[in-house]
Amino acid sequence: MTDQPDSTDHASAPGAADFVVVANRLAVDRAKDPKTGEQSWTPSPGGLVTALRPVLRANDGAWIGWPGTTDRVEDSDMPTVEEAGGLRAIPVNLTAKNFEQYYEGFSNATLWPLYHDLIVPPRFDRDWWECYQEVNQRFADQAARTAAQDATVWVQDYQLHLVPQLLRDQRSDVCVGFFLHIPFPNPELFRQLPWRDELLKGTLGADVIGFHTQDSARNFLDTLRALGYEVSTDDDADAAEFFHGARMPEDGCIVGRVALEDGRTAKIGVFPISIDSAQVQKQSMAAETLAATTQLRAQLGAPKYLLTGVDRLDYTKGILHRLLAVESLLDSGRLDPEDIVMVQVATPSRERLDDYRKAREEVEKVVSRINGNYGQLGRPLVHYIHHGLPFAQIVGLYAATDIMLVTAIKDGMNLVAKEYVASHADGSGALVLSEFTGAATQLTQAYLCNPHDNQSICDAIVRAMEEPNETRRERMKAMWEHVEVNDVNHWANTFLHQLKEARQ
Ligand code: GDG
Repeated sequence: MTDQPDSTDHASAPGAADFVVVANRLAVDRAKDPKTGEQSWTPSPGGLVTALRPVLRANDGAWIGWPGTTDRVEDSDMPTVEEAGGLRAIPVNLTAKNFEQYYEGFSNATLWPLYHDLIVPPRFDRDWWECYQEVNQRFADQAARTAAQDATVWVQDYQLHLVPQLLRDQRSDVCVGFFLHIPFPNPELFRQLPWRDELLKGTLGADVIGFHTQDSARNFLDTLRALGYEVSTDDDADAAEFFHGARMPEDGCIVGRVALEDGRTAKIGVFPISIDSAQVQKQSMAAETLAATTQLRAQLGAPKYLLTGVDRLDYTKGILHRLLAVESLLDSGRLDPEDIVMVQVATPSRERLDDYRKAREEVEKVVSRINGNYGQLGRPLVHYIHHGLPFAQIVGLYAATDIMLVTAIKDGMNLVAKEYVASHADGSGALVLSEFTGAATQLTQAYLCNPHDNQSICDAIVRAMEEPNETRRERMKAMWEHVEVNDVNHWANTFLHQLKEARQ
């Protein structure tokens, strides 16, 4: 590990990229050959990269981000455009201390819990804030060096709130977008942040600021209004229409505008993110997936109902709550242990943070209690996986699942819900979905539940099992049609359309 960050000289001469994405993580993963020890890069498979790749290719695009290691990565270590799948990958190095203070600290132990409605208490630490500012400056400097004259720069997420204004300070010619992937809290909560004014000012450097839901956008506008900004709100009739299942308007949904001191107007919009629906559907119907699905159900003892959860192991995802609901159903006799098997994939996440360690301990305790009470020799009731699986296997699992459990306490969107729906083009399956996810504003035909209420989760599971097949199928079909047209390309295009309009 090294403690040598990138230089922080403030560059402002234009670079060569007409389209630049700035995100905490790079869109390439570094892999080590286990035999030779040789390092190589592979394009990262995420939906965001997939959606933006055509735009990046067509515009000599660049992706700026952290390479995922605190060992210093030189520009010369980076993959070629072809190796990176059609984009120029530009590293922003983080030292071990930056990682602790900017990423684990301010991003994930201050903003993450604050924005997820204080499921755990956020920590406010002045050193972390200093470091967050320093690292955001470094990302902005790199963007200023990379963007061509009049380029479009799209900044992603809560780790980089300050980048839009820090970039604009150096490069007034560029057009800047900002998208928040997690919820924005109500003004009363946001006011707790000692650096609320600085955070908003940084974000308002963007011309278009996007959220997943109307609630988040409204919270942002209300916060600005409360802090004295001049805010106007647009008629949100269009928003109401697409929240209830219709196709999102081609030009996205602008719900408000903020007049700024420098004469600019920032547009605030709702752009619910989605997945590469066609790809997930194709994968779910591939012959290998169908064979793997049959094999998996047999391996699990051919249960009447296979219930599944797939999440990062994060306290926001309600993994504990769904396990407790399943346990209650077993304890009360509403569910027969002979009838069900549950799979919970909980991929490791932010494991050095206390709240994540605690969440893991709580989940594992309940898994082991359920298995102790209801498992049989050679047949646990809950199959618990605490490591990542290849995406093809995740899709196979979706396809095999009768009832998908998405019970987040709070979630910006939740892509797992959409991936599950996309894996059931034939209308099979059922989705139990928390009201507190962005996905619930669109997948309204799911079996909705309030994850704070154990009985509400239990009832949603039982409804998913007992409703007539025909009704269940209609629900899945309606959601599938929604996800099919509102895919991640549509999401990216609508946001970029608004950015283009902002420039004009
Ligand atoms: C943030 C916001 C918002 C999970 N386990 C494995 C695996 N996954 C993949 C899923 C899905 C993704 O991870 C999780 O996406 P989510 O949307 O559920 O959650 P966050 O990571 O919290 O994402 C969220 C999102 O940003 C986008 O804006 O929806 O609200 O919190 O794609 O499939 N993938 C593989 N192996 C696993 O074991 N390969």
